[in-house]
Order: sequence, then structure tokens, then C-alpha cells
Amino acid sequence: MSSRVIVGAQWGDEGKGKITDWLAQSSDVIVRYAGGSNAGHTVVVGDEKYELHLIPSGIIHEETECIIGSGVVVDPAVLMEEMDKLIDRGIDFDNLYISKRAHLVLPGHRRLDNLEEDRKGEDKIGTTGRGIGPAYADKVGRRGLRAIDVLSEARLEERLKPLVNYHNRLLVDIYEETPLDYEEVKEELLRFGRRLESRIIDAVIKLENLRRQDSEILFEGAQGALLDLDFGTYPYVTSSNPGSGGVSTGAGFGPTRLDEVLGVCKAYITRVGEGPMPTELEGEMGETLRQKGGEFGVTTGRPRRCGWLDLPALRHAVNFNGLTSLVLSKIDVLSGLDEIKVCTSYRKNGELYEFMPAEISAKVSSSNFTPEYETLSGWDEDIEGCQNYSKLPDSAQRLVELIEKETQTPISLISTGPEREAIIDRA
Ligand code: 2SA
Ligand code: MG
Repeated sequence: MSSRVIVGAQWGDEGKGKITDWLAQSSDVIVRYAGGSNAGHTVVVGDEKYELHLIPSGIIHEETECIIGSGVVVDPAVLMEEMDKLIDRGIDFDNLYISKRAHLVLPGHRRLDNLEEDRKGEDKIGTTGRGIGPAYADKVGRRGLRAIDVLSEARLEERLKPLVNYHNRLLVDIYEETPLDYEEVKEELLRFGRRLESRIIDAVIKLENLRRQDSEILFEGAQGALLDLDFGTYPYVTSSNPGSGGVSTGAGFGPTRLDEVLGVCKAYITRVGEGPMPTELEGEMGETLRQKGGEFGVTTGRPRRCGWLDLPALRHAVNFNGLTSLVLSKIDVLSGLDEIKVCTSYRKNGELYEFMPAEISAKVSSSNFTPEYETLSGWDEDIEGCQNYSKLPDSAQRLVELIEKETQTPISLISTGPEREAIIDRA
């Protein structure tokens, strides 16, 4: 029996979906613990490509149980749409469970998210517009609506009425917009409740029962460490804890019960949305990485900003997530480059920074942190699909070993392409 966590060790889109799918083969249950439909996880199996937002990647495996934990904010409309799309492809939902304690994303949240971004203009966060921030704000403000509330009409009325009133005060008084239709919102939620009634359960008890049966448990992170509300590049972060700490708070699974924490990082780095990114490549090289790596948002289609691998950021992620090993992804994207740069530290006013500092958060200060690079030679060989470490060109092995040395963390898996089989297992 073991329990493992997969977190993104950068700003998301590290290829967690593929790694989760790979580890799902040896897992009995997959649990999402943070984020919501802002996530975009791509899994490729044979000729089939699945793009998932809310449903754990394990759903593609028939035997695997999937739990959406209480730390996730669930948009009922998105969940039902995602389910319908998967049903069309022959996937059933007998193994999907949603925590009764999970908060719901309502139409008001989506509208408020977008209105606030518009209001901020140049100072916007660059959110996915999926209502994530406002939904978590209502959770923290103790006004939120939980999945359990849709299971009884009386309970729903009691919780929903004041919440819709609150949203309408903001929409009408602050943003001068039209109000929400309470009855419409309520009907949609009742429909969701009727459809998912048998799936909405006490996920903490479910998980504990699975643990007592010696199940292999895998926690699937969304977004990435540097988007963590507490330890990311605040305020340019998401509104939950995608880091490993989120497993305790977002799945009700205490820290002493975790055996392994794997952090997925790309051989370079990307970010979508605004905020500091010291190693960003704005010119031709950035465009090359974007095109070769297919770096466009799965949820919004936005082009991702691309840059060289940032070790101060990675050390920070290793540190606060307690990573036991790293998974290096998309190393094949770097094939064909003459040279590859890796940022080993930042410098500011003569001082050297080994870890991404808290000061990075403000837009204005990030430009003052200058990356210091080590330059490695590239390789010409096409390594896509490589499954054997000894077959990697020497320069690629040097990159792997540099990351291990600099982060003091072993790299246990190396992904060499989007397909399930394109992986080097170094265990
Ligand atoms: P939000 O919507 O409130 O969570 O946005 C806040 C910040 O978090 C970033 N964020 C993401 N970054 C990378 N990938 C994400 N998921 C999608 C994907 C994103 C997409 O996998 O491609 O399709 O654009 C994700 N979700 C949130 C976001 O960009 C803000 O910087
Ligand atoms: Mg993604």
C-alpha cells in the first residue's frame, strides 16, 4: 500500500495528466484535491486524446476509482458537459465520486471573475475566467454552496438564496450589470443534484475505507506549485493550494499518511496569465519552444509564455512541497537546439538568490532579479519515444544530472513524448 502525490513543480502544464495516467496503471484510486475547471489535463492513449478539466485523469482506466475532493471547486455545468463528452466515447461514471464538502462554482462566480479582470485592465491576473477566485472567496467568506446542498431542495433554498442575493448586490451595485435569475440558478443545481445524487458522498470516509483496504492512492495536483495561493508568485496565483499541502486540506488525508511526493517539471518553463517570470524568452527562441512544445492553454487556448528552466523556482517548489523525486517532462522538445540554458540562480543588487524569493511577487521587482545561466550543449538526435536512459544523448543526460545535482532531488521518470509509452523509468 502506498499513497503518492503528483504536483506540478512550475506554473502548471508540466505534463501532469500524462504522468497521472501512467501512474494510474498501478493505482486503485485517483483523487483531485485542489483547483477546478481552470485545470486542463491532456492524456493521450493510442489515437485517442482526452482533455480533462474537473474529472481526475484516472477515469480513462476502467478499474480506477476517481474522487473529486473537498478542496476542489466544482462547476456543475462544466462537470456535466465533461461527463457527456466522455460518455460519447464509451466511458462510464460508476467509479466517480464527488465530496459532499466540495464547494460549487455558480454562474455568478464566472461573471464576477470576468468583470473583475476587465475592471483591473492592465493590472489583471490573467485568470482562466472560470469563476475560481470568486468561488474560493465565497468559501473563505463562509457564504459558499457545497455539493451536499444540492441533495435537498430545502437545504439548497436555505444556502443559495443569500448567496445569489450577495452576487446580485455585487453585480448590480458595484459593476452595474444585470442580476442573476435565482429560479434559473436553482433549477440547474437541482438538475445537477438529481443526476449526481449517488455520486456525491462523504469522500473522507470513502478514502479512509480505501486506505484500510490497502489501496494504492494517487493524489492528482492541478495547476502548479508557483501558482499556489500561499507559496506562489502572489498575487499572480490561483486561489487554492495546488502544492502538496493541499492534499491534507483538500482531500482530508493527513500529512503522516503520505509516502511520496512527485513533482513534474518541464525541461524548460512556461506560464499562462500575468506575473513575474525571470527566465521568459520573448523573441524567436520563445516562439520556437511554444511551437515545438505545443504550448497553448488546454482550457482557454491562450499561448503560453516560454522560458529556460528556472532552478531557483524549482528549488523553491522542491522545498515547500517536500518533493521526494522529480519527473522531467518534454525533454524531447529541446532536441535540435544548438545550446540549452539553465538558470542556476538570480542576482539582484549584487546578491545571489538560490531560491525564488517572496519579493518576486510584485511585477515591478521581478525585472530586477536577473537570471544567471549555465549553458549546456544541445543534441541533434530525435529522442521522442525514448524508453531507455542509456540511449539518451550525453548532452541530454548532462541536463538530467545537472537538475538532480542542483535541486538535490532524484529524477525518477523522464517523459519523452505525449504517448503513454514514451517514458524512461529510472526506478
Ligand atoms: P484562475 O483562473 O483564477 O485559477 O487563474 C489564476 C492564475 O492561475 C493560472 N492558471 C493556470 N496556469 C496554467 N494552466 C492552467 N490550466 C489551463 C491549462 C489554462 C489554460 O492547462 O492550459 O487553458 O489557459 C491554469 N489554470 C489557472 C492562470 O493563468 C492565472 O495566472
Ligand atoms: Mg494544464
